[in-house]
Amino acid sequence: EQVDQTYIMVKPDGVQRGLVGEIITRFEKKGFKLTGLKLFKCSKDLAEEHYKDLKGKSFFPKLIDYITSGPVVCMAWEGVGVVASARKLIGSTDPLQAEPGTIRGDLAVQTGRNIVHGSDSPDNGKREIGLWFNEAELVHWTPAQAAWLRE
Ligand code: YYY
Ligand code: MG
Repeated sequence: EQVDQTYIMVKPDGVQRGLVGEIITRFEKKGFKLTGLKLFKCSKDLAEEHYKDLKGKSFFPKLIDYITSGPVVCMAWEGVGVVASARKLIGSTDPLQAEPGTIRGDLAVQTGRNIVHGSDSPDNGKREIGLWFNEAELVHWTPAQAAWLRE
């Protein structure tokens, strides 16, 4: 099967609210592989490039202010089906519509403060990881549990 990569980011509200560990734990427990991790304060340019598909939306300026308002935690995760699965673990964009059991469904209440980002396609996963990480910051390794996760 195809191994994909997704870019997951704890947004500034998730960091300020002390939810970094909780959010990482959800992906770790599921069985995906962490290949990149850093605390980072992003520039306006990077935020705009990351969300370039949303340029022109009424909420775009507020979104950029929010994402650049404090540190974020950048992560790269790898696995078969990781992009779609991470989106399910994260839940709907509007946390009030997100199912209980999902990150946004359990931990957030408003679209503009929905605490976490996840890539929406394998291509965007690659694009976003390339945007937020240097190649040297990504680690290729085999977790000890790998043999117990997949037959
Ligand atoms: O991928 P996801 O984060 O679930 O939603 P997107 O449609 O890609 O929008 C990105 C980001 O923009 C969303 O997480 C919050 C913000 N946003 C907003 O503030 N207001 C909207 N009506 C839609 C999105
Ligand atoms: Mg999106």
